[in-house]
This record gives sequence, C-alpha cells and structure tokens, in this order.
Amino acid sequence: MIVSNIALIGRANVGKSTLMNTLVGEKIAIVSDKPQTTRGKITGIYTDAERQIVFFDTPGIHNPKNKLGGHMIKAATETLTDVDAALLVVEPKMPGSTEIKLCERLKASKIPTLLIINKIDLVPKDSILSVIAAYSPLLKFDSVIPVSAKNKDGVDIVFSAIKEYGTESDPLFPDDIATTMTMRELASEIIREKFLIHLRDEIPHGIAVEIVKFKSTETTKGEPISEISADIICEKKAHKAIIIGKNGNMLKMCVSEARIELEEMFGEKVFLECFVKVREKWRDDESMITNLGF
Ligand SMILES: Nc1nc2c(ncn2[C@@H]2O[C@H](COP(=O)(O)OP(=O)(O)OP(=O)(O)O)[C@@H](O)[C@H]2O)c(=O)[nH]1
Ligand SMILES: [Mg+2]
Repeated sequence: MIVSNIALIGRANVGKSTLMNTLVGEKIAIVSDKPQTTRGKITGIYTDAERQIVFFDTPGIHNPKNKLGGHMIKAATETLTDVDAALLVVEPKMPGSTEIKLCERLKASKIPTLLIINKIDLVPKDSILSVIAAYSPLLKFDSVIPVSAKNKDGVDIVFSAIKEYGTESDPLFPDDIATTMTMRELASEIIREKFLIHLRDEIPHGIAVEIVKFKSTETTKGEPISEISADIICEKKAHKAIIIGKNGNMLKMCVSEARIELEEMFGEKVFLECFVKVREKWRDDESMITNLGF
C-alpha cells in the first residue's frame, strides 16, 4: 500500500487539530478556542485498503515565553525533518512574520507544501483571492486549498491532494489504530481540554494534567471500568480557587464533561477524580515538563 507521513504546521489557533481530526475521521487531538492548545506532536492515522496516511499535528508556532513554549516550538519544527509533505495551515488573512518564517523554513527543507487556508466560513469568498495572492511569492506551493475544517468543507480536496505523496510499503500501524497515544495520554488530554474550554485569560495556559492512577478493572456487576485519578496542576493559589470554582462547580463541570467523553472514547465506564495542585512556575521547570511528557 501507499504510506504517507504528513505534517500539519502553522501559527497557534488556526485549526490544525480540527483539520487533522476531520482528515482522520475521529477526534484524536483536543481543540479549544485558546491558542497553544496542542503541546506536543500528536499522531493521527488514517487507513483504508489502498493507503495509510500518518498525520502529525503540531503545537502552534508562537513566541515562547517559557521553557514549555520552547519545547512546543521544537516539537513542531522537528516534525518537519521526516515527512513526505507538509500542510501549512493558515487563516484567511495576510501572512504575518510567523507564516513568512515558516515558508522560509519549508523552502529550505524542500518539503512539498500545500497551503491550507482554513476558516473560510468566516470571510467573504472574494477576499480569499487576495490572501492567495499574498502567499504565492513566499513559497512554491504544490496546491492551495481553501477549507473550513469545522464545517468539513473542502477537506475532501485536501484528502485527494495528499494522495500524491508517500511511498509503497507495508503499513506502519495496524488498520484499527487511529493514534499512537495511550489511553493514559488520551485521558490527560481530554481532561485538559475541558479546563481549556471553560477557563479564561492566562489560567488555561498554566494548566497541566498528570494522571496519577489509571486502573482497568471491573465494577461489582462485572462491567469493565477505568478508574482514573488526575492532578490538575496550576501555577498560582488564586488560579486553584478559580479552577475549583464556587461550591466546586467549575471542577465538577470539567470532570463530568471529561468523564462522559472518555466513556464514549473507551467504550466503557470511567470513574474519574481530579485534585487541583499548585506548582509555581512549572512551565519553566525542566523536570516537571519532562515528567508531564512534553
Ligand atoms: N469558524 C471556524 N472555526 C474553526 C475552524 N477550524 C477550527 N476552528 C476553531 O478554531 C479554534 C482553534 O482550533 P484548533 O484546532 O484547536 O487550532 P490549532 O491550530 O490546533 O491550535 P493550537 O493547537 O493552539 O496551535 C477552535 O475554536 C476551533 O473550533 C473553521 O474552519 N472555521
Ligand atoms: Mg492544536
């Protein structure tokens, strides 16, 4: 079969994870309206009878303000070293310094690049032409495809275009695997997503989720259940109070939403308990960053 390795790269919050999930046909990467949602390279795998496409979603490019941010940028740029093609995902706006630098890097690395103009549902159709015109001198793109990842508009065109890349080989992964993430990692990400969605300002950026217990066992009725305990790590005492919320309501809501989604994902009952902990400046603590798997 044809096996392709495809990277998704671009500025934070442009919709890379949304697009990857749409391409894979399953929710793999978490999504939120806050920039810097994705913190590491995430693998999403599509397989049919003829091909396997291995997508690498990457953290959004931004100016890192701490060590975690530095690791995120490194994870994103390192992904560009060994892929058959890159999807440069952008919003329907004029290119900024981030996009210009990315184009320079892609040009130097000689990776075939497709320009994906996402979120076209937010702008008038005729404005996309000027965006395409502004991008065309930056890099010789193999294709330019306007899409709305959210509405699944144009994603089939991206899919067909990707078929051009890859090599004949045995599949790299079994056909029933859609990601290389473990259940533990998925749980951690889904829990973090709920806090990202519901919290505001700088709080979501300072949150990490550490799974302290993940036990696959049985209920008294003999049904399979995953028992999960997680620490919600934040940077300040004041943040902890907001994360817990009045009468514990914020924490309860996020935990409940995460539990429901994990039950759906794992196809079994989930017992989830979360404890909020403060670790000042953890985003600049190299050992914490390593422990959390970033
Ligand atoms: N209107 C609209 N919104 C979109 C579209 N695609 C994604 N979004 C929204 O854009 C926001 C960011 O989406 P993500 O997929 O998390 O973006 P990302 O590029 O992975 O972000 P980082 O991981 O932070 O770099 C979310 O609120 C999405 O719902 C789209 O086609 N149209
Ligand atoms: Mg993302």
